[in-house]
Amino acid sequence: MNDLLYLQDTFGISGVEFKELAPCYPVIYIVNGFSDACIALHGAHVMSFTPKSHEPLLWLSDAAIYREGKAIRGGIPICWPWFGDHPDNCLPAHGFARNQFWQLVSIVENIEKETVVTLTLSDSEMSRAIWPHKFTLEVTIAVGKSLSVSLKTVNKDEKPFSITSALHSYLNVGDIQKTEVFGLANVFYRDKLSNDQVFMQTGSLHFDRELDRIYGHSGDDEIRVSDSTNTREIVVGKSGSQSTVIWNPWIDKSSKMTDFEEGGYRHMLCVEAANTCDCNIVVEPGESHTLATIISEADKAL
Ligand code: TA6
Repeated sequence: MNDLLYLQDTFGISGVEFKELAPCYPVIYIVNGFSDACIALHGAHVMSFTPKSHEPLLWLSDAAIYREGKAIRGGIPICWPWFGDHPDNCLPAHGFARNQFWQLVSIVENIEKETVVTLTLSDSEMSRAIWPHKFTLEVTIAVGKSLSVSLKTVNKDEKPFSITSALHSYLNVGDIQKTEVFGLANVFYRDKLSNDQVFMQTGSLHFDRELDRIYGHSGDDEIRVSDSTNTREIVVGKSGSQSTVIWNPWIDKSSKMTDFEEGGYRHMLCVEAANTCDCNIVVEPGESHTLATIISEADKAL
């Protein structure tokens, strides 16, 4: 049910407003004591997150398309039940979860005064036709001083299934050429631009061309992004994630995407909590797996 009146009457709480970006395309606008955020029911997609009196932490394309079946360019697309291209190229890249409307379950203020939004998606005739498994997805989004997104996969089937997935976060940076990423030194990565060859990361990452890498990253380490133009450091924490994807399309690739605003590549960097082809996750019947990311701005040194 995407009807605005129904949504406002059923789920509206203080600081929450429902609007339509297009007919029957509702989004949730949140304003609380910590930050502002916008979440689309389509794809359970966090579109924006801006801590009070700070620059937005997420990048969102001005040319994004708000139409059922098309993933929003920017924010945090949920890539599930596969990451990347599918062997059958009739099937959408990054799975189908980001291309359809989810059901809103609840919006509450927790004890920390954060606004917590829960949405769910279950298998359907359409999904079973392309991915023959019964499942429930539940995403929980906590909007506070930081933004946390937690994606829980539940196997509702009688047989195990395996997934790859990502919380494909587009971070907002002042200038990609003045941006540096720390926390991946000495980690092996697969370079998508060099026939998936494997290399070892030495030192921090800098950006002066297209970059598309999958880092084998176990544990719950933090990635720190120095956004020097905005004199800040963006911290990306994660859990339930064995790989970290770093991507910037640069000029040529971004210019080929109609929903990627011109020059947008200069102001974005994807830092994705993921489980990709090297480490797919097997979920047993009745069992679950949770992938999560937390995005925040580091407190400035006093
Ligand atoms: O996460 C990086 C990546 O897999 C890139 O290879 C590029 O395809 C990007 O995702 C965006 O994919 P999309 O289907 O959203 O255009």
